[in-house]
Amino acid sequence: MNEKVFKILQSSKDYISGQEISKKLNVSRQAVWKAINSLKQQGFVIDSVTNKGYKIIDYPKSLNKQVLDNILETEFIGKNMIVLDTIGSTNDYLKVLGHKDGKNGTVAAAREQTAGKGRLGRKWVSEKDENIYFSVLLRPQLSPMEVSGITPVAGLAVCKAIRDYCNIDCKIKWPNDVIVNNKKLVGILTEMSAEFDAVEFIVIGIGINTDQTEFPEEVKSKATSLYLETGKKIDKNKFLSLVLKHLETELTKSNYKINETNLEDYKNLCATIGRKVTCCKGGRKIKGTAINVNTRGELEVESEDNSLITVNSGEVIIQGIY
Ligand code: BT5
Repeated sequence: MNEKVFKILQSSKDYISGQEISKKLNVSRQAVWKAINSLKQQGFVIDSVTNKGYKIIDYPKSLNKQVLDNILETEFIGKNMIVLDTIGSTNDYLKVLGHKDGKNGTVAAAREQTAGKGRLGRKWVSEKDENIYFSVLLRPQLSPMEVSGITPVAGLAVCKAIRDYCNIDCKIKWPNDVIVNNKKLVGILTEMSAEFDAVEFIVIGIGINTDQTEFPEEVKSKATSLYLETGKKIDKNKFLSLVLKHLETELTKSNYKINETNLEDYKNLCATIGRKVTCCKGGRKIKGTAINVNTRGELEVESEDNSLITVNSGEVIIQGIY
């Protein structure tokens, strides 16, 4: 009912009376009134004027399904949009759907995560309504090898969306961070279920610090948010819809890879390439200079003893950053 009332309010240019809405939907005035109150509780600002009726004058600032469904410009990512008030982890939530019949492109976004996670069991700070936490379920008909570059592609998409929305000089820190002024703004966690030659599903989980002003002690020195960098509060719904659009464009264009369609863009936005790095390979610590990201999404490093090493995951520390 909320959704139907929202659609009518949204599509009418001027005030519309409760009576007219109830007639259109063939429900009681009481039911319309209840739906309007529920929309108000979600954060819609609805003006009501005697003898004229109702009109939406402002939209919720926190993630909202109705608003997102209305503004999404994608073909398949987010067509099935799930917005959760609170959840352990949006990645874990979508993995359950992945093993069942969750549709390709399903998005689960949460206003809060109580067990938000990074790689290797690390914690992702996910306080209520401070930031954006979401995951995307994908079912590409590709092999695990063919999607090995998907995290860098997602990083590229998010980096472009942030630049588009906020006009700030953010960069990708290979493989899974977006940084600005040497601090972490975005983290990406990709999980996959696959057989030897076929992906069953992929879940890309993305946390973007949008509005948080103070971070807990454990990440204080390392984390930043769009608000801290720009001084502007973010319209989370508009911004998420833009991120999903960029994500769909980048994934579709490159067929989930770093290749000739996006390598130039990637190199231009990558903070790692051209920098002195320390990385790990086969349990060994290696120092060198990052020189490229190849079509498998691997980082190519020229070590101090001049050998070429490829790194496909794990920690890479850029000298002077983290
Ligand atoms: C990541 O791991 O950066 C991946 C984070 C993915 C989070 C999203 S949110 C939606 C979806 N659902 C989930 O449960 N996860 C995904 P990693 O590279 O391992 O970095 C983790 C490290 O980043 C932590 O150990 C902290 O040092 C730092 N960190 C934690 N929370 C942070 C935050 N909000 N902002 C910046 N840094 C943070």
